[in-house]
Amino acid sequence: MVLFQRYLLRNLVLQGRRHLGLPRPGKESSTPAWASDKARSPPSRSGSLGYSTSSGIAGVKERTLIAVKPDGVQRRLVGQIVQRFEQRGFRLVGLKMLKASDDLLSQHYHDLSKKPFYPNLLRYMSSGPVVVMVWEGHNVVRTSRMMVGNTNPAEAHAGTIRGDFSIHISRNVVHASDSVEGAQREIQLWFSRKELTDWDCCDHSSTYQV
Ligand code: IDP
Ligand code: MG
Repeated sequence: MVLFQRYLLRNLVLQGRRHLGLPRPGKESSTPAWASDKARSPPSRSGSLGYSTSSGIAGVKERTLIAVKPDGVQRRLVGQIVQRFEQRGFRLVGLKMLKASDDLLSQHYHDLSKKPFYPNLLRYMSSGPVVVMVWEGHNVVRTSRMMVGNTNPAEAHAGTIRGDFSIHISRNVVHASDSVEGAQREIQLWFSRKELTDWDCCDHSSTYQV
């Protein structure tokens, strides 16, 4: 009888542990469940940047590089620019402030090196700190280009970042990658893999039909 009671009690305890997601006694791992990537993320295929590209919705894991240029930082526009991407529903996965080296900037703007404004562009971009970010979400490259607006602020619509905050092409406040391939190249240029953080957005199911 006593043995049977012990048996019942042990089963009850095991069921309780299973219900709470705890491992069987003697099988504890050194990583707590809440800190384990496996517990938090679905199984994924890794792309060239090491992030998941598998998803029910095409492009949800698309990423882009956005940078607040030195004039935007000097004018204390960083918060307002970050807010626009947050309120749109994109997910911030990387952010840092730095003074970009000439080497980094020449790689970033390599396709413009023959343009007459190139020397001034590099001088402007290295004149002070920039705030670079990686944003992720459905169609983020195309949508963020629309949010940023025309390269020439005189042509940029009101409501876009450049249309609201700038007046001249030489000081247009913000950078946004112009293609998915360009974004991948720029993200790898500005960020190391460990500087990007994958995390679960609590409102994911309110942003996407999953
Ligand atoms: P984008 O930033 O809209 O992608 P790009 O043609 O890639 O535009 O040019 C990169 C940056 O070079 C612009 O954001 C702007 O800062 C600068 N730029 C482009 N065209 C001119 C120009 O005609 N005069 C001065 N600066 C320019
Ligand atoms: Mg460009």
